[in-house]
Amino acid sequence: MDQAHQRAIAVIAHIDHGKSTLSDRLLQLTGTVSDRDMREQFLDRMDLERERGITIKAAAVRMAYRAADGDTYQINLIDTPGHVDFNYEVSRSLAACDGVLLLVDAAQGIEAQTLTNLYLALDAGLEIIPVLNKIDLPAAQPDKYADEIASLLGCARDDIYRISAKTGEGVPTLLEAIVEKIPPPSGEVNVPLRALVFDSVYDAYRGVIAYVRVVDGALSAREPIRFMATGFEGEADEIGIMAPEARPVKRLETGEVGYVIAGVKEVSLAKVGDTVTHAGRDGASEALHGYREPKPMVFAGIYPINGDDFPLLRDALDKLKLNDAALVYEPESSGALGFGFRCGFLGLLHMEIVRERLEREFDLELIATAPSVGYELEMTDGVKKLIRNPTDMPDRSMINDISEPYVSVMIVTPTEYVGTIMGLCQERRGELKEMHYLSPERVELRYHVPLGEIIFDFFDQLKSRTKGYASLDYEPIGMFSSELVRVDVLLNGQPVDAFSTIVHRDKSYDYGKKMTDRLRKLIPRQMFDVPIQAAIGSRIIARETVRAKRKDVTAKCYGGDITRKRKLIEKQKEGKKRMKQIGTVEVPQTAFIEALKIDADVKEPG
Ligand SMILES: Nc1nc2c(ncn2[C@@H]2O[C@H](COP(=O)(O)OP(=O)(O)OP(=O)(O)O)[C@@H](O)[C@H]2O)c(=O)[nH]1
Ligand SMILES: [Mg+2]
Repeated sequence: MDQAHQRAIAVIAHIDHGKSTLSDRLLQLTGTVSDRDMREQFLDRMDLERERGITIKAAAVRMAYRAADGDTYQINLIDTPGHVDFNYEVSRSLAACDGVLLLVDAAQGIEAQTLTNLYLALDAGLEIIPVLNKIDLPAAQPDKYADEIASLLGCARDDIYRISAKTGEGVPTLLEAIVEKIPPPSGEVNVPLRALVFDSVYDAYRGVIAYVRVVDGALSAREPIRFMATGFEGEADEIGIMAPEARPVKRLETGEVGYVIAGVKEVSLAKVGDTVTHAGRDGASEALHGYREPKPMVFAGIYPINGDDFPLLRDALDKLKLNDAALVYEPESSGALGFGFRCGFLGLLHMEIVRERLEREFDLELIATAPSVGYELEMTDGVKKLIRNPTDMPDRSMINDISEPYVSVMIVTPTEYVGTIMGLCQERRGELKEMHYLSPERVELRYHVPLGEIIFDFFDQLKSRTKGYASLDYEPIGMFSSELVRVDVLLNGQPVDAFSTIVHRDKSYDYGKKMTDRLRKLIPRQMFDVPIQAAIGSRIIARETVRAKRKDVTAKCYGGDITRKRKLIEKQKEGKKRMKQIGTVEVPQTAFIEALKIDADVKEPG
């Protein structure tokens, strides 16, 4: 279709402000999905997305819309996730658009991700259509929040659209506004092909499906193509559009959004951010600007509870990785947990989702160590080292300096909680950078905080101390030096690797006390006293003791029935298989699992 009749937009908002629901209404109004086939959050296709009611992956779809001027327009829409872990999905979606719908919940107003996403869109130079959603809610305060948005964007109160994505009220007007306000694509038609890969997905039958926006030139089916960054060459076996299911087309014109299947066997050969051009002399010489690749920020060891499942876990991770460029992993072993993998994630929700997918889609039972961040060490001999597992940290005497990742945290909160939040940030070694009133009742706070402090129940604390009213977003700003130490937990003098952690010196004592106390309650009594200690190097900072007790499971069988006795002994043997030997102490694996569960209660920021 000619460029003047094309529009490409993304829907961006804070988590749960209604992006996917608005996409539903647009799909229906344009007849892309019939009323009969419609289901809530149509574009959330993954089981996990549907169950949790959140979007994890951005989804693109093409619609045809007959506007008031009588012309038919092609609208390419991308529904994005709102959760902070998946922010990179938003940034890459924006690279495939000419404008955005910025959605704000009319009962909640501007939240942290509203601002983050707005700044991303402004940076990308996109046209922004501000929209207040959920005006049907009794608690909606559209006038109040319209003023907030207007002062933020520097527009008039009346420039803000008011809709209910649920009832559909105001959505037809908004659709008209998309055609009127969003500029058509501005690429050049008669130049070599340049298409930006904004998503790539592995399909077991078809290989890699690369989702592209044709920026310049055009692409026809069966043409030879080249991925400029990786140099991979192949034939465009199939090109097509999502409408909303995959539908092959003969040609993708300048400005259009669609997919390409070109016999690529690995996602790493058709990377997100790469440029597709024609192979050979017709190809473009300069690639498009890519964008930042997702970088894992949070690390944890993942182990199969049944040691025999290790090969299965490896296969499962290999398969997940095909579709999740952000996931990284390498094998590791632990005295307490056996063989497993150290995995890197975008954040806690990403970690939770990967784990859940592994357990569910691959039928594995898993245990994860407490999440930690990556550290950069400068050794006394000047060599730099990156570590992702606390047990890899060498003796402090060999280290000059330790750096940890810091993030710039944005918190949006009603003014009455500012004091509480400042207290929390201070406890977490935060440094106030900026404070900015969005309106008389709402403040935006900016802090620099170590990421290690954020992944440790910061979000839960923030929510509980502000009755759920504050919202949080953060982005990495680099590595900075800190007074960090490694705390080990010793059982009868032997370190248990799964519990080693790196913390700030001021917090080492608390961690030591907490872990020794927890383990004392979980470790069954042995034939002898078992000391549980926490130590920094050779210095003991906390100690508990599990008192000795003799345990004899056959004692209660009064000597009588021998078969019963034998059964019990067999049973005990069975249980022993699940025991881990730490020095001379036998610990049931369940004790480790319980002890590691402390921080398992991960909730989503939003
Ligand atoms: N009352 C009312 N509820 C709405 C409206 N729009 C969305 N909702 C509800 O708000 C919740 C979140 O909607 P979603 O469309 O999943 O929100 P989202 O922005 O896509 O969420 P993420 O993708 O997870 O960031 C759902 O329970 C919707 O039914 C609306 O206009 N009115
Ligand atoms: Mg959604």
